[in-house]
Amino acid sequence: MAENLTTVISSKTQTVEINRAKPTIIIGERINPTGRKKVLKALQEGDFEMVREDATSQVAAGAAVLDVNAGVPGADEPALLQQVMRTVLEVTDVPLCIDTADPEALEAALSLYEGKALVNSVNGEERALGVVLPLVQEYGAAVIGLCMDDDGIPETPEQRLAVAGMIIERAGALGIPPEDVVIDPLALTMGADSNAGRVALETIELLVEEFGVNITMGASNISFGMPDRKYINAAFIAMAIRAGLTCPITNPLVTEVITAVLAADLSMGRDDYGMLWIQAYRQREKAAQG
Ligand code: THG
Repeated sequence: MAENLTTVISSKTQTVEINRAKPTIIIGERINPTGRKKVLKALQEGDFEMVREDATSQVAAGAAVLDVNAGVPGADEPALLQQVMRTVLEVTDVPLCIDTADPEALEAALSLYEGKALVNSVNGEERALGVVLPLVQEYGAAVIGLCMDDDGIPETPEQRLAVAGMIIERAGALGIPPEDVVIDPLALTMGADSNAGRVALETIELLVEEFGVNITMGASNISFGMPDRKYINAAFIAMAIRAGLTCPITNPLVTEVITAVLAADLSMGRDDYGMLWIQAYRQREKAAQG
């Protein structure tokens, strides 16, 4: 059994420690025009109010980190991503998870960012490794490694583990330590493949056993196309936390999901005296009373 590693990320004023013995770190998913049509429309219209609101509300609901994505088709992504980041920084100073597939946008974002960012993401493709890892090293960031490579997304947990191992090794060769590599086992859609959940959960277990690395996941992906997604997401995220997930990318505004995360942490002995659970309960009560 590998030792549980600690990933530290930071903003100008805040530090977040990700470790399996500590409460789950929620990375807020909502600032993402690729995953949310409303955000796409707002950004296309040059309206940043929604970004501001999504930043504020997600942090209030328990996000310790915010994912920022500016993938708008046809847009100047380096400039737009910087503008989205500046907007977020107007209202909150939690560390950011920089979500882009465009190396120029990544470099623009890293050069603007003050602190240690989480780069989302690199995968095992030779081209991605060659471009993204040197930037991660240069800017002293941490990075999410996706369990896929030039052959696509492996079907079995063992194959995904092997891709993760390769990414960790390639990062290490550049001086990026394993604690700065957060692995994403890949949550695919259960509606398209009913084994998607099981494969993700088993991959997490292998990653914990073999490497002790921190683990993220686009946890809401799992329920795409299904009705009543929130119940699936809540059950799945609790199971994934038991398996070893430490920093899910998800929507903390969904009560079923945030309560499942808090209940999972409480059940795992990561919430001393249930203080986090009670605090969240009081906050919901207060909000309900208006
Ligand atoms: N791994 C990593 N990063 C990721 C993902 C991943 N980043 C993007 C994505 N996947 C995670 N983010 C989201 C964002 C939104 C939704 C799901 C995953 C989502 N969106 C709408 C909703 O809230 O119902 C869909 C409809 C809409 O508003 O247009 O579910 O896997 N490393």
